[in-house]
Amino acid sequence: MDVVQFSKEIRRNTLRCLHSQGSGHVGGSLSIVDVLAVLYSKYMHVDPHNPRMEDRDKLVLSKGHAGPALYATLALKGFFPVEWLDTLNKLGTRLPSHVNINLTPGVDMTAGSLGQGFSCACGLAIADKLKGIDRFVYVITGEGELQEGQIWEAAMLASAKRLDNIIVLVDSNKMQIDGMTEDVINVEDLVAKFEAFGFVSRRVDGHDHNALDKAIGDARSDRCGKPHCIVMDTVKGKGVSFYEKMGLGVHSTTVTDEQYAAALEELK
Ligand SMILES: Cc1ncc(C[n+]2csc(CCOP(=O)(O)OP(=O)(O)O)c2C)c(N)n1
Repeated sequence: MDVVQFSKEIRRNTLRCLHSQGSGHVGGSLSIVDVLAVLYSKYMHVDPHNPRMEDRDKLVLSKGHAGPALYATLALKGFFPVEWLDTLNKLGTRLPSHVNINLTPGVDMTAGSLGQGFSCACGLAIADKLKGIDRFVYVITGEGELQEGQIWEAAMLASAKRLDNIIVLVDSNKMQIDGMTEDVINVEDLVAKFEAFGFVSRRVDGHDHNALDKAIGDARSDRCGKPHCIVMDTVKGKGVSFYEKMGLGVHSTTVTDEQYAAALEELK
């Protein structure tokens, strides 16, 4: 399956997962689909039949509320049956709305309390350096999440420890839970901020597979002793017209039978 088709399938299955609950974090799940598609079609060294493989690449979904997009990706890769997608947050489920390393094959870190995942990723990356394991730890954060002070402690640590095995991907969809990020606390200029914290940093269109592919490939091959940051310009609800146009309400919204059917029609 090529990456365009894969991203469509991830979107369809993300909505399948959210539809099983009737609502959830639609906007910020759909905005990270394209980077997940590129990572899992080309870069993640993982084995669905051995999710805890010792030298696998790791992904920390620091914006852990976007679990449904990761679950759709992992299900399509064969980590678990796609039928699990119909159990989001249900009693006894293996798929809680916020990611949990102990419940879901292929999930490498528990997250949901914003700001913490990036710190955990630093710990993983430091451990790899100490053990001599050569792999990458990818971190996906929201740009609203970057208002957490802990993020910048982690950023300092990553550059002080020369963690060139860590790649931070910022999902800059410009909205957070209760407003436009620039109105709540403006976080820009993110490229300059991460550079100032000792990262190699660049900005790309987070829905352009080629641009994402190049940025991730460049970051992987540049083992310069500095961590990497890729700020991705994205759109909340990307891929489904009525979710893209919904505004701030798309952060957490419904996926009714009608909305699900209309979305699948658009994602053919
Ligand atoms: C520490 C913490 N505070 C508050 C929340 C509630 N919360 C969940 S998502 C969210 C908005 C996050 O915005 P952003 O990082 O931009 O994510 P996105 O818009 O991409 O979903 C908030 C405040 C949380 N999960 N953790």
